[in-house]
Amino acid sequence: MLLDILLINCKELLTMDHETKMVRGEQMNSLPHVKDGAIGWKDGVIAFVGTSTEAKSIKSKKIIDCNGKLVSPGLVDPHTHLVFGGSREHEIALKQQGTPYLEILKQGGGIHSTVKATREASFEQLYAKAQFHLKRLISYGITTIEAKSGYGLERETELKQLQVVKELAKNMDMTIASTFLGAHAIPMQYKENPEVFLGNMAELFQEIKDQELAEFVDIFCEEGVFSLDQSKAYLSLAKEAGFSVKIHADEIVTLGGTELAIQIGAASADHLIAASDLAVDMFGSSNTVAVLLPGTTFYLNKEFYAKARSIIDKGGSVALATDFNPGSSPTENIQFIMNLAMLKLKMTCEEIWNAVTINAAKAIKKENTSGRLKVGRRADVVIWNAPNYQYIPYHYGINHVHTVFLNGQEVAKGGAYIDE
Ligand code: IZC
Ligand code: ZN
Repeated sequence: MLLDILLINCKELLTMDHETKMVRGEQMNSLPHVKDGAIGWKDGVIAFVGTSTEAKSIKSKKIIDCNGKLVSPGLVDPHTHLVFGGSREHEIALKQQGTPYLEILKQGGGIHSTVKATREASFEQLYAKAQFHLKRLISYGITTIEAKSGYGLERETELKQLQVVKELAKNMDMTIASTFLGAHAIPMQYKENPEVFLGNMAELFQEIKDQELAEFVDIFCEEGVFSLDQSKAYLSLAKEAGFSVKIHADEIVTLGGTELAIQIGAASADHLIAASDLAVDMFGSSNTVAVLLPGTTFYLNKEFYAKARSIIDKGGSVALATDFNPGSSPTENIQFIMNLAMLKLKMTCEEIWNAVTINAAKAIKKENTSGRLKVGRRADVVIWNAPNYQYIPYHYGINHVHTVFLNGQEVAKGGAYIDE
């Protein structure tokens, strides 16, 4: 067979091809890889994975000599708020004065400010802006993402956001898990009756399902937003409607959203900075992935980070994400998140790589398409300007991408998306 592209002399080729669909506890320290590896594909499908010596007999239209570089699967970002209008730099002074995130929200800013801008934006404007950010996410080595709605808080705008995600996945030929986050904040006019608002959002489930606009339903379970009981009732309706579920859990105040996520078999529980010790223990015997977002802790200037070490040491499964959003984590740089995971979460480099590939894919139920390099899989591959895998969490703040291949096509080079 004549391949389209063959990469040779990859000093470390991280295949991440574990025997299991995700890794937990001690297993998070193992890193399936090939030394002096080679990988090739045809029509966007991986056709060869082996050593450079074995690759000598393989024929390919194009051979790229990686010259001792690191090569990995495209990274998976399992938590983003990709589609939104406007931005929130006007809140910098408030933030610097120490006004807490939830206080800004209470005063009608924060998420409400983005909701206003998102409602005012046309489909085309939202699409162009989301595509701009998506290209930047790709330029950092990400080839699969999860994207949430949640800046409409009414039917028309929520559906508009989900339609943008659907169009982007199709036009960009990218694996995107779509999440309906209508339960992201309580609109001011529903302050006194959040249950009525949640009922309105739940009424959209069927339509979203019928139009295949989302696979997941998520809720912001937080003090001053949605309570534990409200979250439980809402997500149980979501499950009845056939959705998988996720929770923004214990981000700021310990409410027990993490325990709830595990009890109801959520695909992931996200944030967990304020998760209880009991919740941390529960991950050890649960398939719910702990999605940690250290960029948010950093950007909210918090002292304490999520207890990644305890979750892993208790046998849990951890993934990492950017939480790209205009308020608490305005960055597309997942490599910086990997650095924070090393410095602040005290994760090992092996744990970090598992957390941005196979565990991240499991958190968004894309484990059969994303997060590992294997014959028969999509060729979502990254060549890094790095001699080894430890180098990415180590050398911080810059973009190490040499080349990103999305479905076999070269889409980013030297840390920049290649625009037609
Ligand atoms: O826009 O502030 N935490 N939702 C919950 C967010 C952060 C996004 C935002
Ligand atoms: Zn979020």
